[in-house]
Amino acid sequence: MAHRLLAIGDIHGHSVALDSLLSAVRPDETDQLVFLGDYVHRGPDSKAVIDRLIQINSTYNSIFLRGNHDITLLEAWQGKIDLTTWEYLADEVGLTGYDSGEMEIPFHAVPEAHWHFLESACRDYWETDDYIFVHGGIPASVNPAEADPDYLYWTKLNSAVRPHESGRTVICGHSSQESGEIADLGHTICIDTAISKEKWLTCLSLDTWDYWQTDPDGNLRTGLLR
Ligand SMILES: [Mn+2]
Repeated sequence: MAHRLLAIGDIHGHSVALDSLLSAVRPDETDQLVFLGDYVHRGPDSKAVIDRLIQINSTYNSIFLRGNHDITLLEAWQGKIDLTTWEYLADEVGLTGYDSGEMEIPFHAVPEAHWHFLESACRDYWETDDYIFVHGGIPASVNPAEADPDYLYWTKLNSAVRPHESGRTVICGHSSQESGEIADLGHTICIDTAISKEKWLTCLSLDTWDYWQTDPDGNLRTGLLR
């Protein structure tokens, strides 16, 4: 199988969907996987998702971005932000999988290896000659290395977003597409297809434009974006 560049959108604790997606995509050692962040929170088992990603990191060529939920959890643990519950995100769900899912963030229940993964294995962005990968968004005139990390994590996709001045295509998550469909603006492609709202988890091949989607129960559908 030829080398594939595979981007995976927001997972949000949906470990069944993640396992089903990987079974369908069947990555091998020649593929490059790029996970766009938001591994934790909202879905049923954030702990199982991080366990799986740590395993993937040791098996495949993998890049992991942090999402806004991931950086929030990490910075709360680091004491960089004063936060003990998820209420600031206006969410009414806790961190299921690490404990019973109360609104209090269960720092004590998160294994050291998971903190290490979020802190050291994950990054703010990734770029290639053709693509810029971010969780949220990037200003059209700013190089990723000079961008405000908060902008990269938190900016929502909207119709006013302009092509990046580098000419590269931006691949992002974060802005959940409640239709369950990938948002393809040509210069920007958002693959958060709203698994956090019981829709789909997406993997998109940037070589063939094949995509795979799984739902919270692990059901699969496939298509061709372009
Ligand atoms: Mn998200």
